[in-house]
Amino acid sequence: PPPVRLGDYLPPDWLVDTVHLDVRLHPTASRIVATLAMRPNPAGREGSPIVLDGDELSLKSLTLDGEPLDGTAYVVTPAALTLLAPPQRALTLEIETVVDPSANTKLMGLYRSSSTYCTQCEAEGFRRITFFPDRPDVLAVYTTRIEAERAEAPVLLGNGNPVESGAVEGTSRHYAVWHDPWPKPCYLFALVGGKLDRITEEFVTATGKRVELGIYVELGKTERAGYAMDALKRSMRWDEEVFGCEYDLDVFNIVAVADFNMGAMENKGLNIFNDKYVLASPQTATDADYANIEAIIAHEYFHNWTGNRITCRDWFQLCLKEGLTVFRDQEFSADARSRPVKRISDVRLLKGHQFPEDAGPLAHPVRPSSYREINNFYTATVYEKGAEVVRMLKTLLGEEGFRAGMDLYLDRHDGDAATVEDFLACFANANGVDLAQFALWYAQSGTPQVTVSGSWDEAARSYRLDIAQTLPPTPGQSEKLPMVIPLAVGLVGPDGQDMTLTPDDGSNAARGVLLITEPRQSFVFRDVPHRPVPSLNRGFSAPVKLSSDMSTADLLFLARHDSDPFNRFDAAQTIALGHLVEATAAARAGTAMPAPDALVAALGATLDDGALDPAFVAQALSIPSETDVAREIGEDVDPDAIHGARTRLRRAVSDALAPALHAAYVRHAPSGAYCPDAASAGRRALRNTCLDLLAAGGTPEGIARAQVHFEAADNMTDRFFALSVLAHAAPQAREAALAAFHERFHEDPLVVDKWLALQAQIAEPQALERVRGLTSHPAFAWSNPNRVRALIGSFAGLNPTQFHRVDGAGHQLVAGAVMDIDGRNPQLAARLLAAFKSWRSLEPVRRASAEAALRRVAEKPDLSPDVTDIVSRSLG
Ligand code: B3K
Ligand code: ZN
Repeated sequence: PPPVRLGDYLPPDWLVDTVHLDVRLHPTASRIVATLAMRPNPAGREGSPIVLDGDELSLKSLTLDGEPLDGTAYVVTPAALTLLAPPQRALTLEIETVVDPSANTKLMGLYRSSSTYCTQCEAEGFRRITFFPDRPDVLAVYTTRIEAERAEAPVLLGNGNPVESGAVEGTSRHYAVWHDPWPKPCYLFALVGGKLDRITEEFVTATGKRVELGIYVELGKTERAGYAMDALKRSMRWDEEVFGCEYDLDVFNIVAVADFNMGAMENKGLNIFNDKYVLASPQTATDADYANIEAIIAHEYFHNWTGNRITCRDWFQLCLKEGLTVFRDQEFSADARSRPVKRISDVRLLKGHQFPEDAGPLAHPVRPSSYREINNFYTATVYEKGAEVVRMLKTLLGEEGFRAGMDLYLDRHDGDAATVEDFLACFANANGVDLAQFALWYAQSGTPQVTVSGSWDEAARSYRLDIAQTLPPTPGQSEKLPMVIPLAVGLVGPDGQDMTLTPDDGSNAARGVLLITEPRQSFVFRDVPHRPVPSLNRGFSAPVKLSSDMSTADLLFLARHDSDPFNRFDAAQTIALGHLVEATAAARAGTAMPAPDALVAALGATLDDGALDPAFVAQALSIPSETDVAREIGEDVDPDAIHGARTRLRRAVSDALAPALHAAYVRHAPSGAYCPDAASAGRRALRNTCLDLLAAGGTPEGIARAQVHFEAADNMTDRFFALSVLAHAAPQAREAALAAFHERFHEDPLVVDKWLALQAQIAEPQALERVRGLTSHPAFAWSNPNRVRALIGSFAGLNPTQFHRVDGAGHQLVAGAVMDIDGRNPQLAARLLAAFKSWRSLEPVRRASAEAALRRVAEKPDLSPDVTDIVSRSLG
């Protein structure tokens, strides 16, 4: 089929005002009767047929205003039900379909996870439940009656508020009716039926409305839902306080299921979650798991306004809800935890996932202009870069200007299916500014490259920054226009203090934000009595790749003194990255480069600085990842050489700083029972980072310490961290530790995932056989996305030396898994295949092997549209 294009958008020809669904749940033959009150759209094409999307549905009956339709009045194809010449007036269709939830391995539409019935409709899953105009700009009010065997599904949940429930007279079945008063697109529809336990709490909104909150989990797992409930209540309060968004139903339910294609789904009043992002206990979840749960609970809840009350006109506008909602969840976590540390980890994620996407064959704009398979566009670009674009708006407009724009957006578009243009117009109108050039962030793909050089004029006591921007060509976009780049800067004086900024044009550079709009621009600051060190792109104010003529000495100065914590972190990372790039080249040439003493000394100083937040120190001490180095090198990448260079740097840091690392390890020993709060997590992060660096030296003491840490741990964070240190650094201790861990947690699938993922990441040639072997382990299941992502996804995404083995076996393993999975779950297969996204940057031998693996996939008959799309763009 031809691609869908943004420019071809047409409003729907028919609207749906109300939907009544009567769903009789059955394991293999669930029956759905949909009653749709429809009318012609005055904004649509006159005299149009009614075209309803459908996918793998079996149509049982069809009536129009209560009359069965003649077989010549409609046509059914695998993808649609078309009423050829409907009367052009308001009418009611009643459609009966049957689906098989047990056979639904795509996990889209109505399916079963373990024995629970659940649904996933975004992006285009509702058409797998009933025939419907499955597009986000058709908003209807839904009433859902769900019926099931009481023994099989004692809990029946739908969108909106509960209306009534009871027994079906004379049978062993029961039913529940739910009504959602808020018009919504069908992708937000959901229902659940199953044997579930729950926890409940009450939330009182800002205006005093009582909301019953429920979290439903598998039987016996309620103790693990408490943290998610706490995060939910905090999210609800935060959204009232920060954005003025109040909840709008009597109940809010969350259901955790074990089989889910992504993290979670914001269905109106009934969020459905991957259980990985709900269930946590100190014994089974790490600090990172807790932080993810908090962020994702918040994210889905925040969609209630940004996504649900205001939805997207079409799927090209996906970033309208996703980028904005990621921005909102990032801000929530920043307020709940440490803002600088949150920013550092968000930027690491952006650089680690989105920058490579933007630099490779899968690059696309934040708002794509065409797609073949929309499910392949739930990407780091739409989500994370989309959030950066919203953050830049805030930087440009300031706190108040941003809030004024948001208020206008929430007010003006409540109840709408909106566009990116609508969104931007609110900020432009509320602030009296023109955002036409800024809008290029939504349209142009690729990461802007910004080059900065600074010069101090001693005689004139002025400082000048010369700035140039370029945007490299990306697929389908060879010519680019200059972007609007809000570059936050500071000038740090010799005393380590920020100088007052006096721009000679009186521009908003005084607030510390340079507005770059041209290919080249210069900024001059007056009254600069000493040579300053410029601190550029503070807080990572713009998602750009910045290069400057700054010396290592200046970077070291920033690493020690910058008042901006992000740049303090980033300065040391820049030095380390520069060294690793050179050391990698040296390794390929058969020589070794000594670790830069100054860098090691700077890390030591950070470690000893008692005034710093331990969570920050942990981030500052982490050596850039192999993927970071590969991205920096950009072409002709040899993952083995990178691995070697990085291992040597870690060893050098370990050797040089052993006493300080040990002292910090001891200083941050736990003092009391495990608590997942940010401060305690920060102490654990630093202590564990020290443990890891100490073991990186390969000394018997380092390994022995990790062994003790593993055995003494009273929580999963410490236990798993020590296990991972042992697995990577201590081959002799590895097997016993892995076996002990498995023995202890084998009944807990979410913990088994950690065990699988860790083994897949070991940077040794045996990893391949290990991964292959684990695919037949009883704990593994190809049918469960979490298991597959843990094992195959970690191998492809987090084990660069073995995925990119020079013999090609790693590429073939992943390609083979993709082909096996595709027939059952195309979304999961396509996601895995995207791990090849940087293949063109590899050195020639590995590049050829990656290409061969991709071609093998491309040639397989009957590929899904999902995998076809990824493979053809990857090779394109
Ligand atoms: N909106 C969902 C993602 C749906 C993915 C469909 N392939 C989760 C989220 O972003 O909140
Ligand atoms: Zn989202």
